[in-house]
Amino acid sequence: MPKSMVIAPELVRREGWLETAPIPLNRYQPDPQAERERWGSAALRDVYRDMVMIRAFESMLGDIKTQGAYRGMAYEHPGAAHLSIGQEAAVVGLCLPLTPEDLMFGSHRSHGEILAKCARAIRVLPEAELQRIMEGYLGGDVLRVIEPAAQWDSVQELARHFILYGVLAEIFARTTGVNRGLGGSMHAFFAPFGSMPNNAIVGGSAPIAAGAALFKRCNRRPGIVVANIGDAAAGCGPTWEAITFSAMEQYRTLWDEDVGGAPPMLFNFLNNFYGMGGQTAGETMGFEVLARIGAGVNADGLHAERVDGYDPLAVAAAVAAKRELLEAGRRAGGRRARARQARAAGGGPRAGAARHGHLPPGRPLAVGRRLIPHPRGSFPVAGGGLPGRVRRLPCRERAGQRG
Ligand SMILES: Cc1ncc(C[n+]2csc(CCOP(=O)(O)OP(=O)(O)O)c2C)c(N)n1
Ligand SMILES: [Mg+2]
Repeated sequence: MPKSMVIAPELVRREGWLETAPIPLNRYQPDPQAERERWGSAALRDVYRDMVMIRAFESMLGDIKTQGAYRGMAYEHPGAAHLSIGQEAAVVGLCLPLTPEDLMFGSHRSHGEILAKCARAIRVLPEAELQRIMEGYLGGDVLRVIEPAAQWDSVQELARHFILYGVLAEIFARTTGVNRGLGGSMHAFFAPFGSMPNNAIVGGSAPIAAGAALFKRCNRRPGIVVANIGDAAAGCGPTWEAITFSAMEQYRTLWDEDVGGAPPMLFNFLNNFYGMGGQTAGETMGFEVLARIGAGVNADGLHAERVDGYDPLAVAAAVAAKRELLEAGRRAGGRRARARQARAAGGGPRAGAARHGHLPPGRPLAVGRRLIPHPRGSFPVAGGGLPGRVRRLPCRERAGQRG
């Protein structure tokens, strides 16, 4: 550590009170006209379409798990399938502001995240790029299965079916799955669209994602990194290590200016209020509001925020603001001002029902503000990340030279 970082006894021994940053709770104000202008009508229709797609996909899996058949077609799937029914709005809203360069890591309950991330990437990538990715992926083995099956209206339509088939085949442990059937339900992913490996270890995606974010920062790569983790993962050591790792002061105080601040890391707690053995709110945790944990990490409260995950546009707005905050760390000038304004955070929930492979009670889809009211009306979510550096200390070493 540089000798210039002084711990001044008169300061650390001074009497006073520690104040923490205020944490916004459900501050999103719906404005349909503004949202239409912001995202465009087509994108808003796609939000609904993607939510329905995920619901249909997982409902099918649910039928297969519980009845051994789907619409009269018998099929036995002895493997895992942790459903996220009721949480579609949270992941589709999350993916709306994300680009294919943004990386997303998830948990044991990530079917919806994979489908939402890939669906969004398919809408923004050029057709030639989509075609190139599909043809090259696993030597074209996934594409070969579906290409002759129908006349596709467009490359996008083909790509959507490519992902739906490839993820389903992966869940069913088929060699034509997106990961050759080796990952299965809990480890499926499709990296070319930014859907990164998901993880059966509760909280496991947090440190992996933080490492990816550090890679992005050190190598000046564009995009942010999202770790989707459950509320019970807030009790796991690796989650905390990842959070504190992402919030280290040295990114701002010691690292070379052009590296550009903290890793662009967003911790997105999909809070369904349950872990496996109990209820986080009121039983197994003391935070009451999950976003409170941000207050313990740094002076910015980690820019944590609670967002209603039944509202895809509330989630999208929060993630977009968080994204701006994280990217602001790369730009010179005005960072602090922007960061304060953008104290909106990212996040989304998981609706309370989908748990551990048991079939959740079917929850209706949530659209806009016409949502099924949750017992508490909202979901806690902690967003991560930091603004750019506060001040420069006289240390010129580059991170990479310090070893
Ligand atoms: C490190 C670890 N401990 C325990 C488990 C067993 N386990 C599987 S899911 C789960 C609860 C996870 O709850 P949460 O993170 O809230 O996600 P949710 O299932 O609610 O989506 C547990 C304890 C595990 N997979 N990994
Ligand atoms: Mg949970």
